Amino acid sequence: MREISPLQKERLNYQPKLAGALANGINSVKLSLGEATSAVADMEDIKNLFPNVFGKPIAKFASAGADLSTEKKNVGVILSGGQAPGGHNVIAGLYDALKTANKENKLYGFLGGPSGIVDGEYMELTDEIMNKYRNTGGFDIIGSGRTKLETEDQFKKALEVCKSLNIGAIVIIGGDDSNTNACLLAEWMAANNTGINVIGCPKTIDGDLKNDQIEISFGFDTATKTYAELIGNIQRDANSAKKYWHFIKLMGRSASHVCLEVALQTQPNITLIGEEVEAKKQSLEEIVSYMANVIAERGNRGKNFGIALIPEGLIEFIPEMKVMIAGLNDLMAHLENDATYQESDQIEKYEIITSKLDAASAKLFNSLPAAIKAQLLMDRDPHGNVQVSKIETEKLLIEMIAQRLKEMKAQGLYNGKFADQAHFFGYEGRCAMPSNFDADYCYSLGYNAFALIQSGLTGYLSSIKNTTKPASEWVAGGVPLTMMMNMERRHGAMKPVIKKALVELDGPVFRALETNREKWAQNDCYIFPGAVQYFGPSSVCDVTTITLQLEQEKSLVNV
Ligand code: FBP
Repeated sequence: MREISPLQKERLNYQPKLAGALANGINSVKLSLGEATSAVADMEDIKNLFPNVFGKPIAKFASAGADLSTEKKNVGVILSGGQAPGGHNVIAGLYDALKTANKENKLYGFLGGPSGIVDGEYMELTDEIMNKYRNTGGFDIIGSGRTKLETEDQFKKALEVCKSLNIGAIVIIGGDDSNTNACLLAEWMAANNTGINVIGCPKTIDGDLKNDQIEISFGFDTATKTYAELIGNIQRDANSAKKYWHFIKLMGRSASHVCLEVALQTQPNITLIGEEVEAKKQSLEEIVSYMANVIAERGNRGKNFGIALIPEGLIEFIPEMKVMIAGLNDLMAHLENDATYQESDQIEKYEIITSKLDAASAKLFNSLPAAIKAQLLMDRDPHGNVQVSKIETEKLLIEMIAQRLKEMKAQGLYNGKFADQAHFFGYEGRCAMPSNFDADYCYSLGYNAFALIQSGLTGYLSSIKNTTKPASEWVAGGVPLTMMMNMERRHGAMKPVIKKALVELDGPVFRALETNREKWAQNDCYIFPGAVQYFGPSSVCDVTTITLQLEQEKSLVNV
């Protein structure tokens, strides 16, 4: 039996491209600092909470000098939150930069996510280990986790572990919540004069950790291409058999970027966008009507098949659901330690919940199918969020649409047949082998993180810009984490958090969907993107997402 696939073998030898300023190596990098920065909102609160790391300038690197410290430095790295393609390459970039700077430097990987640094679970990364993971998907080199780092006790334990390994800097690879943790840790380390710097790297397939300084979070490129391949295949199946409506829920806990990007890549009949639902204040009933009407119109023309894309976070954007879920989140935070609630059976739990919710939310909660009620009451994630990946919105919609179509049939408005298939795509894409874009981008992010460390910076997010251009033109630098922060309600209290980027309804990406939506609903304009390609023409292998191209180039490419 072979140990690895032929493609994996070839990919291990792929040399990722570095951003222009870093391409001559870590020892020929020059730092420049811009103006002082602020926060996206709630500036005074953020400044008070982060007095030591707030307001730092934006950092930018050029390849013209030997500006960085060459002092020996051990670094600890943490993978945090959900997997995203390219995580191993961030670590590879960090490792290569650190070893190029000084062979004596050591890179320690904390195991199982942020809990590794608190519990002292770690491994030293070596050439032998690193070389097995270059350009591979997954986070299995050191594992990941969702432990929230926020207490004094955790920080003290982390400091002890770092001291014992002579670690001078920590790199946290994570999404908005994990980088909020990175900022809390950076502040504590600075406030206590520990000399330990903390740098973040922007990860999440959801694509919602982006702003003027961070063009894209890594993993979004590969994950959306993987889902687009699967959806293209399903579209071809639907178009061949002509007998099923496929309802496909796509990951993206809050924002609908994944759904929108995949829609632009595949051109399905129906695409729901959570942010639009919220802006138009659409109720669940209205969403069901819209979908049932598209299905009925097609069915009346003999087209009893189609594809509907549903963003995972939809449920939290429906105004009445949003109010109910916010109420549930607060209640769950309080009921976590309530013995009566914890010892109650499911029916009693529903009674306790509905007695404490406001009347409208209680009525809505009671109207939902039992499975959805139970899913809504599942444990929150460590950041207090409802776990939307566990809520079967696609099945809820199918049930309600089937009922609506029955009524329409009785009224003589529909004469087709409705047979459904439900899918949920999320885990299928999170550990895919990184595309060339993610392989290069991640390697640069990790390499750049070490340049930030050697510049003596802390509380920064590694940033690589100009990413729609060839890697030689990419711009490397760093953004203060506090610059992206505001105050939001979490676990029943106001907390500093990195602001999530939602789909902009007046932006070019959403407009590309909006202008095509009616045409795609009734005609079959399906695109079949095929699998991610790693070797071959650059126009096939290196091209990034439509979202990034539309946002950066501001032109309607490919659509
Ligand atoms: P991150 O924000 O940590 O990158 O995770 C995103 C995500 O993949 C969401 O799309 C999804 O809702 C969630 O993780 C699922 O979490 P889990 O892996 O804990 O099931």
